[in-house]
Amino acid sequence: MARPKIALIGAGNIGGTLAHLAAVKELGDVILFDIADGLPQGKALDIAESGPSEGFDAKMSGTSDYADIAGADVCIVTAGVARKPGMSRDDLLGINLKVMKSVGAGIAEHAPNAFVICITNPLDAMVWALREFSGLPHHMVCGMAGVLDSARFRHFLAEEFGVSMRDVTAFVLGGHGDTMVPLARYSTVGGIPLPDLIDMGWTTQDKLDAIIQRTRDGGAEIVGLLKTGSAYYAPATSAIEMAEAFLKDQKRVLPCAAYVDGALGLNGMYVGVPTVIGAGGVERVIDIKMNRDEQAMFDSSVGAVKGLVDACKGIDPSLT
Ligand code: A3D
Repeated sequence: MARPKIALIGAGNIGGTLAHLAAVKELGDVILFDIADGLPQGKALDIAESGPSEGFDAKMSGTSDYADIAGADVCIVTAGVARKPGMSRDDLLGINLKVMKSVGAGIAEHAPNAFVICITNPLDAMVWALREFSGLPHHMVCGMAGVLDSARFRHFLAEEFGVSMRDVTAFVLGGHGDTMVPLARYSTVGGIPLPDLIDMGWTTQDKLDAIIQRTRDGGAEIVGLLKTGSAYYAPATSAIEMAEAFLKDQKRVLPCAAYVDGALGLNGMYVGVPTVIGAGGVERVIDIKMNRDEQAMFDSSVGAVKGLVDACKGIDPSLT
């Protein structure tokens, strides 16, 4: 059986890390695509030359021609611009919308059967636009944000409790921005929900509130430290987790920016929700029940995403 083909659209910081991870995990052959002359070819060759030491069998190549992504099983999109200190994700909207238009056309023409994972920011609006431009089925196009935001939350919680992060589960829902919704009630340590851990004296509400805020600011914290760009190791790892769930039909329960039509009171929009990812793409959106406070936070996040989608429609009249 031929190896799966993984196309990485954008060969910058996240794209290169994705390629390295996909190779080391032997998920399939990798094609890196970028408009920057030599960048995808250079990174592909560099990673291929790590193969003999690491011991992976995967073909690595780079290109600036969409024809080379033909037949890709998975496309992970990071093409565009990342933020610098002082910028919000929303500041990237105009420029990255144009990028989504060309990427959407390239995928539609050459890899229409792929499972597409968008990472480009502002995430929820860009995944919506990419789906519109590509015309692929909604369940085959999704965005990576919830896995990363939840991983950040899990990391901070594991540090706070002094336990393995493997035993910490967490859900962060809503749009990938300042309004994201870390759900304490659905986050657990060894199955014990966070509110119970407060009652048990493991932590305090104040400390938990501070961790939730740090999770919301997680991307900005790294932008502030790096100064030249945004996070890329954890974002790439998160998207690889989603790609692996699809390629190996793992039926993983992962939060991602999925098309929601009917669940959670939403009608036809992309936003961060719990999903099941398997060989069918986003196979299910999990219709969780929220309490009044959680619903209010989620509604405000949904409102922020709708505002960005409207802004896209204002910029590009073909998006109606
Ligand atoms: P960066 O290292 O700048 O890489 C972006 C690459 O895209 C560059 O190599 C560009 O040459 C390339 N590019 C630009 N325009 C095109 C085009 N039209 N076609 C193909 N390639 C193009 O950025 P990065 O890898 O650090 O980040 C990529 C994106 O991910 C940015 O928009 C970030 O804001 C976003 N991001 C999202 C998250 C989420 O959790 C959703 C996290 C971190 C970064």
